[in-house]
Amino acid sequence: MKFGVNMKTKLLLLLLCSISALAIALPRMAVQPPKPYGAVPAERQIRWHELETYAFLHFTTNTFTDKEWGYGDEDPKIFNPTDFDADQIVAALKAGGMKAVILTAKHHDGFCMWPTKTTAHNISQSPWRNGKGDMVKEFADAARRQGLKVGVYLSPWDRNSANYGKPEYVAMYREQLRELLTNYGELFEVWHDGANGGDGFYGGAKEKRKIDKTSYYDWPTTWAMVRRLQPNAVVFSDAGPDIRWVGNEKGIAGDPCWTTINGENIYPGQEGIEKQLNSGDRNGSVWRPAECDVSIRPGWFWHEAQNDKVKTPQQLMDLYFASVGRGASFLLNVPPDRRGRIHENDVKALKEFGDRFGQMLAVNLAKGAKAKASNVRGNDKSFAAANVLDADRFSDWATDENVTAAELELDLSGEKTFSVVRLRENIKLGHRVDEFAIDVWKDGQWAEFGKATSIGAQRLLRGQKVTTSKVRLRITKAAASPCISEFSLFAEPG
Ligand code: FUL
Repeated sequence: MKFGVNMKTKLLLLLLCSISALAIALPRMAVQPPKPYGAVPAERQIRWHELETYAFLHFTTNTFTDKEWGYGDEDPKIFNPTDFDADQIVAALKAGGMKAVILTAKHHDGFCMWPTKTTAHNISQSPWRNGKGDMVKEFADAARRQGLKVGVYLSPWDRNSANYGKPEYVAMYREQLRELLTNYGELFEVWHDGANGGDGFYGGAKEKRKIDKTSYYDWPTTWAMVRRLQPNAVVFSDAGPDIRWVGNEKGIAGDPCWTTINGENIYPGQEGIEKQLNSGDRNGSVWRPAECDVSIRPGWFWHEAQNDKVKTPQQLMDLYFASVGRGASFLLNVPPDRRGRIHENDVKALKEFGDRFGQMLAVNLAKGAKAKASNVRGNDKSFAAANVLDADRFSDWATDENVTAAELELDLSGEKTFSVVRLRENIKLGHRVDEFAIDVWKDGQWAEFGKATSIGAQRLLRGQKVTTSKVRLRITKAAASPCISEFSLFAEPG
């Protein structure tokens, strides 16, 4: 075959292009990206980490009986909210900065808030909407209308069911879950409570029934069903498998609260593991973030006598720092009242809290800063210090393989006043940093602003307001070369 002049030129050009492409690619190829360290999150957990604040709605016959745990013999006729408004409820949560909502579709008393086919003990027996109502649907629709994700709580302990304790009940529980997972759109979280107080109505038996928590529910089979029907949903129980309980109902994560935990031998409802759940295990075998559930009131359900015991916006801020600030999530319970609305006092506290942390996060004072680091992996700009300033949680400043102590300095181009530092690791690469400190430039030298153990998905360091032109992150100990994706500065209002 003969090539014309044109063809020769084209071939030459192609060769030149390939050589220059190779030349550009070569130095990059030499810099290996960091390998993940230890356990890393699944995609559904990564998405969950971005929610941070979401709400719980405890609502059932207890709201009308003034109880926290219904016995299971409650007459469905008592469930009759007089002025139900799912949009009012969701709007109050949204004003509080909540990005999702989890409804108690069935609490321990066994009353189902949707017209289930599995038991007559459900909302269709109540006078609400003349027995034609579906609470789960109304909440799910209202949440989605206002841009909130939806989750369900389905209590494994059922004090109404005559079959509780027998295999038939587990089959019913799964069927209830199947209804919830198939009829209400995409769910972000499925919540399995570990509580079992023993006694109950149980179809009239009125006795104590304890089950073997290690085997009765056969959780792996149930969770496989959740995966099949809602592959994007995270599954919560005391012990995971996706999200773990934080070990208390006060909304406070351990400091540190490692996302990783040795998860093989723990099970839902297990007693005596609260401390381990609270702090996690450094180098634990699985990625299983903690969720901090806490009520805005003393009880989980609405009680008239607690209308003046609603947590203040300041208390809620403290809980935000003690949960989200330690890489866990903040699951704030706000119980609807007998009208089927969020009480005015809770609405007010939620709004002020939402405004406060919203205002705080709205202005990142590190924006526009110049970043430089003591070490950059292979001096490659894909691992540059400046990556901590973009909004991408997975672009990071990384150091050379064996550099586990390093510094990153932000020049703020003038004086800035802040009181909160937010750091994130690129969690796709695991929990790498053990210890770090933040310094501020003060009177010609560095002064420590604060220090902590563990970063993970999020670490907030809260301190006194400080005005400075330079801030420094000093990583003092890490199990693998640090991969920091965010270094932000905020000022807490007030
Ligand atoms: C506990 C339950 O016993 C409480 O009633 C509430 O639902 C709380 C969130 O979980 O285990």
